[in-house]
Amino acid sequence: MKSAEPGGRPERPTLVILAAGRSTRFGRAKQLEPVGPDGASLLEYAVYDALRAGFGRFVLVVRESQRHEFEARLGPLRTTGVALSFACQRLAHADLVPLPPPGRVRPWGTGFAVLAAAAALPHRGPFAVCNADDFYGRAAYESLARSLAAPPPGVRAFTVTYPLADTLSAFGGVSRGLCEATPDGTLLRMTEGLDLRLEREAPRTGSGAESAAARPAVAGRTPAGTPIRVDADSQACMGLWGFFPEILPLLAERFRAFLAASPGVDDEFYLSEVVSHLAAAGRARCGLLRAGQGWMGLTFPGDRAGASASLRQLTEAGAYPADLWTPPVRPEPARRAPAPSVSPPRAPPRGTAIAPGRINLIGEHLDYNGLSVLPMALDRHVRLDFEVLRQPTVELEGDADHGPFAFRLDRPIEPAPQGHWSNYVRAAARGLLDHGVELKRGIGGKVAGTVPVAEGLSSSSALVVATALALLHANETHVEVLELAALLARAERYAGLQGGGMDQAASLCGAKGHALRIDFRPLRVTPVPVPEGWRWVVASSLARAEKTGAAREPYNERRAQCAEALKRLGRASWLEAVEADEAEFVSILAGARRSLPRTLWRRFRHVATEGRRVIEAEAALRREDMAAFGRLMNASHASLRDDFGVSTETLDEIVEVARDAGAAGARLTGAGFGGCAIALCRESRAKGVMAALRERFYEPRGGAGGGALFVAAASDGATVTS
Ligand code: NG1
Repeated sequence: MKSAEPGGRPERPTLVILAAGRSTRFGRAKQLEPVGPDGASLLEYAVYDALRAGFGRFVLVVRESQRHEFEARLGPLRTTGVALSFACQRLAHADLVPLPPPGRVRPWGTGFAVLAAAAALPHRGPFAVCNADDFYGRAAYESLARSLAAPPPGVRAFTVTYPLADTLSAFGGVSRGLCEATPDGTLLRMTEGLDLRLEREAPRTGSGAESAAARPAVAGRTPAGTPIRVDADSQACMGLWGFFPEILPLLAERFRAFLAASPGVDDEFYLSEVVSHLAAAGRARCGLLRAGQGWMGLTFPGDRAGASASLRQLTEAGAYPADLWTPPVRPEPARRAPAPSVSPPRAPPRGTAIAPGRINLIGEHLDYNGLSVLPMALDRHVRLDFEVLRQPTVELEGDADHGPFAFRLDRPIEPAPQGHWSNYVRAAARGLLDHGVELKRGIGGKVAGTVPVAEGLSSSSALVVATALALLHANETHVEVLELAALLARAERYAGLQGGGMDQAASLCGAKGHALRIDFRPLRVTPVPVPEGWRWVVASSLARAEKTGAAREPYNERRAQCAEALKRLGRASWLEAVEADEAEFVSILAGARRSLPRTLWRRFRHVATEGRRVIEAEAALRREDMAAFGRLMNASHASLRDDFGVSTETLDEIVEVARDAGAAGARLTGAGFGGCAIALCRESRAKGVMAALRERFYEPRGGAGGGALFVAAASDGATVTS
């Protein structure tokens, strides 16, 4: 049974947006929370994306008391051509609940909310249901629209799923519908998981032996309170559904059965339970549509900053206009599946991509070991002024030391000789192409910048990031920010260093006034506020640490040694050591010391202790205990010098001078082998520390010169503008 408009045109689906929830954990009405760069709420992004994916109408389910506020905020969308109507979710319902039971205040749940929207739905034609406080990404709506236009035989419902790990919150446990699939990709069963968190963040329950998996598992409990532990890659249903109208009588039937069972005043009638039940009873098969990545939500107030940063990145990468509704967005014409991709408007002819370098506050040589790090993006940038070329070529020039080069995007991209700066540009292009991004247009322009080169401040990753943003912008396409960070980390290895991914993520996700805790496997960025009144002084050792030159071999060697140490100890990940309690950690270290040869033992001790220092340092930062943070920096430097063997005499000297002059802590930053050190100082001490460095370190060496000594400010991440 295909739905069709007169004349055989496929019916455009309707999107039902559930906005009647009570935001208990968020603390305020989150459905209208401004999250986008121009203050748009996530539900406006849902409307925007769904319109572009071919949806034709929108029904917003709200509580009676919110109706006025929603009308005032969203009613104006109608003037831009959006067919929007409201449905009120009440506790009573003419056919189903003549009188709400005494004591009931909680809404009846998502299944009932859809029934409340039924009267506003067109009689024919498919519809989708989403939550107002979730961002699902345009691809999810496109996939749903395509599937609703051409459902496989017998499939009468769909839900879009996301890898569980990508849907967790750094701010607390969340509830998710965990989907298991039949071999043909339809829903076998859905289990409700409560209080789900990445296991490393959850309270420890056993010896930790099980946390040895490379990707941490997710722990939580069932509604009955039984602890559960599931794979981080499990598919989670996030409340984005597709249906045909015949679901409505089935829903009503199930709701009557729910009422007949005398539910408690807090029991809810969940859409997910109905679909699971119908699937299990063989009454409606539900197709699982894997969305890959891109979900964001607002469960806790702390989730907002991350969602905002991602939307800003998406906007800057051209996925959304800065002001969502100007000019008006018209619905895409209804199309038959498979939907052709949205034809891009004319490319803007010029643009500027700006990507910051970074300092790493603590957590060195951890990223490639899968452990968290704590860098911050700098107020020093690589800047790429480009013009969009019609032909697929990249033609760039830099300063006197960085001469012009060109290469084609429609031929295999060959590396330039080792150490040539174009390799970072080539790496970015190759990374995007390998990821399946179509680059039909090229860029021509000039690269300049204020990030000192080969100083351990990530000028290379800043160039990779700026290039990628420019190419995406030129081709009017985008890649979700963490996906982009991950693909660029892989791509940069093409230039020679087997790096870990900290730098690209820091450059893309920087947040003014914040350090960034970056977790890997899966990649996540959590901004951590930097307290007022403290400064990070950056001091160059005046020795370049060329990552495509002398530093390359020793860096890659250390990476290999870390892997070897872990392997010889029969461990699959570092987490067990990093998260062990003190007594357990002592015994892990003793075991490693006994069984590893001297060099590997030292590498092991650095990584394991540095991993623990990052956890302590983040906690110190959050409680504004900068004296403790400084001590951890000092310990980090000693470990990098003595155990990891990546410091130099000049770096050690800077660190000593800075501490003598009153810094709370100092350490080398980045890979080492030269490059820079950083010193943490009270604002009032920063001048004194810099003066001491000038006098005791730089003057005997002929002076600091431009850019060798400066105070770093935590800055926003990379941008691209027309
Ligand atoms: P720098 O110092 O910017 O080259 C390198 C790696 C990081 C990380 C650090 C050490 C790249 C691009 N950068 O940074 O991933 O491993 O060393 O913590 O590979």
